[in-house]
This record gives sequence, C-alpha cells and structure tokens, in this order.
Amino acid sequence: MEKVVYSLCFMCSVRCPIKVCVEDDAVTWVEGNPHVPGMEGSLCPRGAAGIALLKDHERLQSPLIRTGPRGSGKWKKASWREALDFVGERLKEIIKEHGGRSVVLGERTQLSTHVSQTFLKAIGSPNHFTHDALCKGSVNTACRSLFGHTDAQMGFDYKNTKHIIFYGRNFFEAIEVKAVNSLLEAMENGARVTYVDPRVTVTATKANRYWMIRPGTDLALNYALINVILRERLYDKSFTDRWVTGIQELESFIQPYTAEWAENETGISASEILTLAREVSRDKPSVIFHFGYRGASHTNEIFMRRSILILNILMGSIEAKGGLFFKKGPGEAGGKPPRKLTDQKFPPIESPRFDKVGTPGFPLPDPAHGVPQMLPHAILNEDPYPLKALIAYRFDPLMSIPEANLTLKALEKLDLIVTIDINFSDIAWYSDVVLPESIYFERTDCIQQANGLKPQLFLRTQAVTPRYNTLPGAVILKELAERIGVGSYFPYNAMEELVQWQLEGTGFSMTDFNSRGFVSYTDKQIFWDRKDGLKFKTPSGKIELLSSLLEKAGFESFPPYETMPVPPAGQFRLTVGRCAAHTHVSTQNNPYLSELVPENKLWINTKAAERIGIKDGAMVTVSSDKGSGTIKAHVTDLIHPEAVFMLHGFGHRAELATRTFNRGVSDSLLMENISDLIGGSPALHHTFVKVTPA
Ligand SMILES: Nc1nc2c(c(=O)[nH]1)N[C@H]1C(S)=C(S)[C@@H](COP(=O)(O)OP(=O)(O)OC[C@H]3O[C@@H](n4cnc5c(=O)[nH]c(N)nc54)[C@H](O)[C@@H]3O)O[C@H]1N2
Ligand SMILES: Nc1nc2c(c(=O)[nH]1)N[C@H]1C(S)=C(S)[C@@H](COP(=O)(O)OP(=O)(O)OC[C@H]3O[C@@H](n4cnc5c(=O)[nH]c(N)nc54)[C@H](O)[C@@H]3O)O[C@H]1N2
Ligand code: SF4
Ligand SMILES: [Mo]
Repeated sequence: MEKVVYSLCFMCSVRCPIKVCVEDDAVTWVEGNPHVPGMEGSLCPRGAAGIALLKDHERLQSPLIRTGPRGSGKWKKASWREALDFVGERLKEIIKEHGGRSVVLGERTQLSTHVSQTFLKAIGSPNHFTHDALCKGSVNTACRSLFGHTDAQMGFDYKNTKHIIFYGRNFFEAIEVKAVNSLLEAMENGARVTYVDPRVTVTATKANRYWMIRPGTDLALNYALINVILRERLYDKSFTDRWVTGIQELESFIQPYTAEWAENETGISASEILTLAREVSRDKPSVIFHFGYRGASHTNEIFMRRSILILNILMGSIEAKGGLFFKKGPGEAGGKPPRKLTDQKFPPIESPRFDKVGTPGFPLPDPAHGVPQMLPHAILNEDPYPLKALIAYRFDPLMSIPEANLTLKALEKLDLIVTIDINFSDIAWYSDVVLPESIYFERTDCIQQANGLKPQLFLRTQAVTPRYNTLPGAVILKELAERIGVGSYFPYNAMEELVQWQLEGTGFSMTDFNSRGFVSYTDKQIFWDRKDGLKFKTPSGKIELLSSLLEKAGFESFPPYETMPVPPAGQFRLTVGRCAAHTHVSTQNNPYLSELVPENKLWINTKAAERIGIKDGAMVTVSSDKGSGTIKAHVTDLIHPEAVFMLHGFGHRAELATRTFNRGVSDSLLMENISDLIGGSPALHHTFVKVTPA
C-alpha cells in the first residue's frame, strides 16, 4: 500500500520540505512539499538523488573498529554494543586523565546540534564547534557588528525584490530551492539581477548585468558604490536619520574611494559603477545586496561583508518589502518555542575554548559556533591546552579545513578519533571508530524551528526502516552519554520520545505534522514597524556603522583599503566553489551524482593557458606551498586571467568510496590555513598556485 510521508530533505543543509511516497517500505518518489509555497514539487538534482543514497551499498553499513594503522582501511565490523562500549571506555579514560576539555566535537549544524552541545556540556568541555565559521564566520560577525543580530537571524524577501546584487553568490548553482523559485518569480515580474564574479557562472548567464571583477577586489567596488551613493545623496535619508549612527564618519572615510579609483583596482569601469549606484537608488528600498557566504574570501573579509551590509542600510532595505528582514521566532507570534536539551542546567565550565574564541586573543567570532580551522593549530601547539579526542559528526575536517596535510599531521597526535557519518568520508577512513548514522529517509529527527516572517515548525519523519545496521545520531550520543555516566541529560530512548519532549508546552503534537509536514504559529507575515519598532541589539539600539563591537575589541570600523596583490608571473589565485550536482564533500560517491559530475577540473583563462602551453582537456599539475595534485584543464575565456577555479569536494582518499576515490584534486590540499582573524572566516581564496603541464 502506498503512503505519503512529509519530511525534510537532507542531501544538503537547506532541509527543503519534501513529500515522500512509500510503497512496501521502499521510497518510490520524492518531490518538494506541495503545501509549502516556493517548493511545490521542486527538488534540486541532489534531492532527487536521495533514493540512490538509500540504496547505496557503499555507504556505511555497520559500526567499525580500526584494526590496522590509521588510514590503512583495515576494519572489523562491530555490534553497536561493542563499538559504543569501546568508545565510552576510551572517552572515560581520556576525561579522567586530561579533563572533559580535552574532548572536541565538531559538526555541521543540524537539527540535533542541541544534543551534541548537551553531550559536551555534560562532560564539562567547552569544545563544541560547528562548520559555521568555515562557511560564513565573517558574515556572522559583520552582521553582529552592525545590527547586533547574527546573519542567521536575517532573511531576504526575494519574491518582492526589484533589484538584487550578488557578489559571487552563485545563486542558480549553489542552490536553495525555495529561494531560487522565489527569485525566478520576481524576475518574471521585472526584478533585475546584477552579478559580480571573476568567473562566468550559470547565475552570470541569467543576470541583467555581469561584471568580471578582478579576484578579491569586491571591497573596492563597494567602497566606490558607497562613495557615489553618499556624494550624490542617493540614500534613504529618512531611514538613516532614524536608525543609523556613524554616517558622518563613513562619509569622511569614503572620500578617497571614488569610482575612478575603483576602476583601477577592480577592472570595472567607473561609469558602470555610477550607473549601478543610480539604478538601485531608484528601486530602493526593495533592493538586496546579498551578503553571501563565499566569494571574495580573504583575510579582510569582515570589511567586505560589512560594506555589502552598509549598501543595504543606505538603501533603507532593512525590514522592507523586497529587502532584508529579521526572522521572527514563536515568541513574536505569542507562542512558545520547542524545548532543547541545552535548556537544562549544567555544571559551569571555566576553561577557554580550544580556538580561544571569546578571549581577548580572538574576541569576535561567535562562541556559539567557534572556529574549526583553529583545530589543527590548537592540537599541534597544545595551545591553549592539549586535546586528546575528536568526535567528527557530519563534518569532515580533512576535506573542509584548508591545508589538509596540516590537519592530518594534527590528527595523528590525537588518542581517539570517532566519526559519525553516513558515507565513507575521508575522516571516517582516518578514524579509530566509525559509527554509522541512518540517512534522512530512515530516521525521525529533532524539531526544526524555522524562524521567519511566519514562524513555523517542521519535522523530519522517518519514511522507511533503516537498510543497514545504523542509528540516529541523537540516539548514538545518548548511548555514549550513558556509558560515561551522564545519561541523565538525555531523557529519551527513541527519536519520537525526544520530539515529544521538545513539543511539550508548544501546544503542538507530533500528529499535527502528519497532514502537511509543518505547523505555523501564525498565518500573517510579521514585519516590525520601520518607524519605531525595529529591534537592534547593539548598545545604542541603532545600526552602528561605527561599531562598538569592533572598536571595544580594539579594531577599526573603517581601516584603509589595502590593494589586492596580483599573482606573480606563472601563478594564479586559486578560487573554488560548488556545482548544482554536489553538496560540498558529501555526494561525490552517490551512484547518480557521481555520473553527472565525476571529477573536478581546473578552469584557466585561454590566454593565460596559451602562455604556459596548456591545452583544453590536458592534464596539469597544480601546486602551492602546501600541496599539489594532477587535474584536467578546462581552458576558457569565461574566467579572469588572474584566477583559476576548481570545484570543492573532490580528491577523496577513502578507498572504499570507489566511485570517487582519487577523482580530481582536493582544494583543501592546496590551500593555506589562514583566516580573517577579526570575523572568523578562513581566507579560502588567499592561496596562489603554480600550474604546469603534467
Ligand atoms: N549545489 C549546491 N548548493 C549549495 C551548496 C552545495 O554544496 N551544493 N552549499 C550551500 C552552502 S553551505 C553554501 S555556503 C552556499 C555557497 O554559495 P555560493 O557562495 O554562491 O557558492 P560558491 O560555489 O562557493 O560560489 C563562490 C563563487 O565565488 C566566485 N569568486 C571567487 N573569487 C571571487 C571574488 O573575489 N569576488 C567575487 N565576487 N566572486 C568570487 C567563484 O568564482 C564562485 O563562482 O551554497 C549552498 N548551496
Ligand atoms: N577547502 C574548502 N573548505 C571548505 C569550503 C570550500 O569551499 N573549500 N566550504 C566551506 C563551507 S561553505 C561549508 S558549509 C563547509 C561544509 O563542511 P562539511 O560539513 O564538512 O561538509 P558536508 O559535505 O556538508 O558534510 C560533511 C560530512 O557529513 C556527512 N553527512 C551527510 N549527511 C549526513 C547525515 O545525515 N548524518 C551524518 N552523521 N553525516 C552526514 C557527509 O558524508 C560528509 O562526510 O565546508 C567549508 N570548508
Ligand atoms: S537544496 Fe536540494 S539537496 Fe538541498 S535540501 Fe533542497 S532539495 Fe535537498
Ligand atoms: Mo557553507
């Protein structure tokens, strides 16, 4: 008999609402949840490949304990009891000898993040981190420096925008289904798109205006736009008068950064910069300068993100229709949010974090997430103290932290590495114990609290029984907690009990999710009143261009611009990104997606390639101070001559992931582990590489 289960996709972190059709315990069809506006049947290629993942016999099938040297691929299959007892025993010894703080748990933020945070709080470790800083640490800090809110508390009203400007935000390839559909609708209604990227992407081809910017110079472009907007009085004065402090300081700082100056730095003509400034000001406040995630990823990234946010502020697009808005939680609609395990009381933790976030040495990144790329430095230097055990939970430090060889060297120092994953990732391959999680079709998950203009709750509901000997992550952690004597913080045995515990007091029950997959706290969109009702969390209660957050920590709000260096002859700036067929480092071994995009290639400009004798399709060696690899050249006019580009997520080292093993090159192997030490993002586009015929 066929049944329909409403759930949440998890082929990537966007967690699109889905409708899953199930017959005889098999998934027969998946599509976007028709009850959710913007989803109606849509899925991206990765979402459609979920069925292939369910059937994949190369994903993790049972707990494994290492029997040979790390990375040798020698394993013995273990029962859950054996594997959990083993890890529990080792953790207990490590905690006894070195304290709870010697245990680190890193994960990609997910629905059960509150469970892993609770696990660490319970053992007295401050060392929980998420992927957040690797993805958008400086965006987060930039938002807090201006509004007092994090980027996660802000959203974009794509559907009603009149003009959206993307800086390397490759919107139509690095996909979020609902956002894509909403913007397409706006474009059909006449919205304009400006796209800025050293590389011609799919998004570039759909834009009304495309600028091939010199890599790394987005900040210069933005300073020129701000200069024109202030000089020609193109900004929303009534908004800035009411809500913004520091306009005068910005005005005097920005004077030297004219459009003519920026033309030199960016390669974009001064007259075009003037045209854009005037054009957007006519559409304000329904304008979005998208603050993005990646793109110009350098050690000064915080100032680049701030400059994008300042452009929105000048357009008055904050909490405006067609602009940016603050997400509203259940409280704004008079409701109660679901409970989290972290709401419980824990013994206090005195120790600083391993990454020093929140101390005077690294004051500004978000301590709720930490900074993962500090992990290798902390382990190798035993600074601030020795770390002994790592639990990698849906996160691969070997592929997702720049400078893989440094990370590998650091991991070698650890006494225990445990991975909770669904695939044979590189970190699983290198672990002592592998604990396999059931995939999203096979497990119910914690409640998703979806804040937004209409606060809602979503539920990932188990659709089929697990194909292999796997468990939900929240159950795995609870079982480990039992074994080290902190089980009382985990009041459930199965996911359904945890979800019910979360829902207590909200007025909703699990059955309320059956018919549509979600529940709403209100039917009306909640906008704050732009005249008097905006709620900024800065000390002044206003948007602070001159940021008290930055200045109190000893940083300037407006440091002078420093020219982006041109790569020496024969070298290129390494730039990286995603494609529509893959999620980061997760999907390269998927039976279906590995056929669509089996390897990465090195994009290189035609004239630059000619100079070093490289032909399209030839194998080339790409090398940096940190590593090297051999990859196929994609010779094209569609990339700036200073840059080369490769997809992130290839060059896997785990041999049992046979469809992707050794295909292409890992960008992490080439990159240097260097960061924006104010904002917290890694400077992923800092590294120069040499390219030579292989
Ligand atoms: N299909 C797919 N979609 C995804 C994801 C995925 O893995 N796969 N991941 C999700 C996540 S976590 C994220 S963070 C987002 C990422 O979303 P995006 O940031 O849109 O994705 P990237 O592919 O990293 O795009 C980076 C772009 O920046 C360009 N670039 C490089 N240097 C510069 C520069 O100096 N200036 C400018 N303006 N551009 C530059 C590169 O050419 C590249 O096109 O995507 C999300 N959506
Ligand atoms: N060099 C370099 N580093 C980068 C980036 C880059 O472009 N280049 N991009 C950065 C960005 S934007 C981001 S967001 C991060 C992402 O960094 P990661 O979180 O490390 O990457 P993902 O591919 O999302 O997932 C990591 C692991 O989760 C596993 N996984 C997938 N689904 C599940 C599940 O249901 N349960 C469990 N337990 N595991 C699961 C996958 O098999 C994979 O091994 O990387 C950052 N790091
Ligand atoms: S964007 Fe694609 S992979 Fe990500 S959750 Fe949505 S459908 Fe799934
Ligand atoms: Mo990301």
